[in-house]
Amino acid sequence: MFRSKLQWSEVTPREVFVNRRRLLSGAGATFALSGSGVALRAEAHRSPYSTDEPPNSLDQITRFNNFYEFGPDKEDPVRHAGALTTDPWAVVIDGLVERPGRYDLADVLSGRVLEERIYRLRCVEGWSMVIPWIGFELRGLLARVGVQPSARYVAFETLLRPEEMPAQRTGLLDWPYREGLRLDEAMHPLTLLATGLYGETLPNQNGAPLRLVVPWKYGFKSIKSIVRITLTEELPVTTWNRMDPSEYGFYANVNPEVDHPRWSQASERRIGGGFFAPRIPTEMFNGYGEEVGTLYAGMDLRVNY
Ligand SMILES: Nc1nc2c(c(=O)[nH]1)N[C@H]1C(S)=C(S)[C@@H](COP(=O)(O)O)O[C@H]1N2
Ligand SMILES: [Mo]
Repeated sequence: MFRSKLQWSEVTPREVFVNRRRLLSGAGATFALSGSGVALRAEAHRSPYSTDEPPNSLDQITRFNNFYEFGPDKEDPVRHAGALTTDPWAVVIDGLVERPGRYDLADVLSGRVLEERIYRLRCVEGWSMVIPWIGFELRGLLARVGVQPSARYVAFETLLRPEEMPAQRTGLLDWPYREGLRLDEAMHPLTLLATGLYGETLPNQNGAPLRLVVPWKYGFKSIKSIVRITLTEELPVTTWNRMDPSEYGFYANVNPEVDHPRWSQASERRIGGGFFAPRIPTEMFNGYGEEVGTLYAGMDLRVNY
């Protein structure tokens, strides 16, 4: 097994280069920002994958969360996630890879290009936000560890640490939280591993220090606080699908035409719009159909929901 020489705790704060759009700074072509962990030097440059929609405020993004390890309510994560230790942090990358190992987060990040991606996030519950993530493409990391030809899926696991994650001391979910993607979904350039948002280190309630972001799928696929990434031949077991397969499919692509058994998915409430703001229509693949539609060519999305 590969063993890390770099330690996350020794390299923070570190400086990385980030593409970031100009409107957040309003001035200068280049500027530096310092977070508690990862310091960022940002360049005024916008990713073609970023939406032009106005991002939600930092307050909205960090005070209205789903992170069941800290409790089922939207304010539970902001209340309890501060106690989570995110340094030191390591990620086991194993299964059908050429270079399996327990990689310190510093190793996971080394050589990765961090950039800003402003994505829509659509929760299966019917609300949405626009979030300016900082992260890197998962495919770059997978290429570096070497995917074996027999691999077909990627499985992810969240930290299991009931001492710091109070709801893990209950049976609220089947812990640890698990998610998975088909390999081609994992290799898609839209699929990110996020380490920050709004130009700063990722807040704990948003899945520090490393979380998945898959913007064309319902939010529950975007698993937080990842400690394990496993390449497999078989379809991974995933938390919500296992909890209720009739309500939560493995694919979980945002689809306004396939309703949740208990509510419509045709529209959504954009957080921050105010109580009287009209719901907005939900878009197929959350508006990323041009990028990802071909991944599902020939598939019946009513069956593979
Ligand atoms: N480990 C873990 N990851 C998780 C969740 C969770 O409860 N536990 N909730 C998911 C759901 S339902 C959503 S909508 C998003 C919310 O991400 P955010 O709080 O950063 O907006 O995280 C997803 N990732
Ligand atoms: Mo969600």
